[in-house]
Amino acid sequence: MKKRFLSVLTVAVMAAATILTGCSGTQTAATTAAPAATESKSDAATTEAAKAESKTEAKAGDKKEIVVGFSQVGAESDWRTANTESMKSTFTEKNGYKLIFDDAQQKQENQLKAVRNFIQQDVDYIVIAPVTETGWDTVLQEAKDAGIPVIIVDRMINVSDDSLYTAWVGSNFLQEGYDAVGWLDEYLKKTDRADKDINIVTIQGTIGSSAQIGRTNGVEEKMKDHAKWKMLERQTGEFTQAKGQEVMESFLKTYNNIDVVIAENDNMAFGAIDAIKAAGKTCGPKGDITVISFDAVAAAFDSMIAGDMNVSVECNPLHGPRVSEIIGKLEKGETVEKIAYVKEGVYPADTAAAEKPKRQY
Ligand code: GYE
Repeated sequence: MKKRFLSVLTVAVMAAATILTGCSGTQTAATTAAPAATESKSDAATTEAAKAESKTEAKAGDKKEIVVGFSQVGAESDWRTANTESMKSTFTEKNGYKLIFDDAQQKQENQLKAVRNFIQQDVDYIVIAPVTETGWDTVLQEAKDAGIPVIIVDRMINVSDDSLYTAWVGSNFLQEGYDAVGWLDEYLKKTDRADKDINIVTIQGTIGSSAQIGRTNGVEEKMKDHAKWKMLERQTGEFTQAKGQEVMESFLKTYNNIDVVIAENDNMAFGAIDAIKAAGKTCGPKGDITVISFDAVAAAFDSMIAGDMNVSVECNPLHGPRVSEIIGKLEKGETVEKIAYVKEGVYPADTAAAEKPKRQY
């Protein structure tokens, strides 16, 4: 905040003869022809060019755009694509922003580089969708020292000092795990299997990511209430369809008694469904294996309508407007909620056809 406030002041001083309306920091789009969304580049030349550009704007007395550096996890799933789209369509020039977008390709080391780049480029805000929870202390201290507020979206971070980030907005992954078990409990009752032995396998997300930790722990915790349910094995499928399919293939080779597969996202569930069919088995409400998934992206509704997937526990990726609202408040010097959870639902197959047209992602 401090840095942003100073930069506003600098603009005001340099443009002494210009009246800046609403100079509390709520600013509209700059007249620059810079692209609204650009990829992060590591070379110093780009950094210098960016600084020179912003100085030119200041001299001209234009209202300056808000520069946001966003470090995205990657492009591993439909959820992620929807999340990227939400961010890119929010942080536009038209909305008063310049977005510097960096795809970390599912590697935290790339995220650390991206954040350091954003600091070098002197952005106004750093937004991070972190791959894993740990390993953020040093780089976030650097951002803090540079006076750049950091907003975390989607997955959480685990830092020793909470002042290293300004706000977090995302999903309650533990609750999603609880919801999956709650649905299975009801489903088994409805299908007269409440007292039967139930064998489960889990295809986990990226190990160490909040989405994996919360979903795995939520399921594990609530499974304790079900003595007849057994978790045969858990393995990571890295949140991708290809890896999800591979993991399911290996589960099917090892176990011939799988009743339920829990895939910690829709794309891995799609891979698992392919593996199940390739092994000559069936899945979905009328099949041998019950498929439980997370995210509830559009393709999951198609899969449910096709009779393959049983349920998807919603995880909402539309964080762009939420982050923009946080930034808007910070610009006005207002306080923001440190932790904000998004409200989410559960979509079983029998609701899919009716719900699909209402979905935004
Ligand atoms: O469930 C998965 C994506 O962190 C909530 O990451 C996100 C997860 C989402 O790859 O599809």
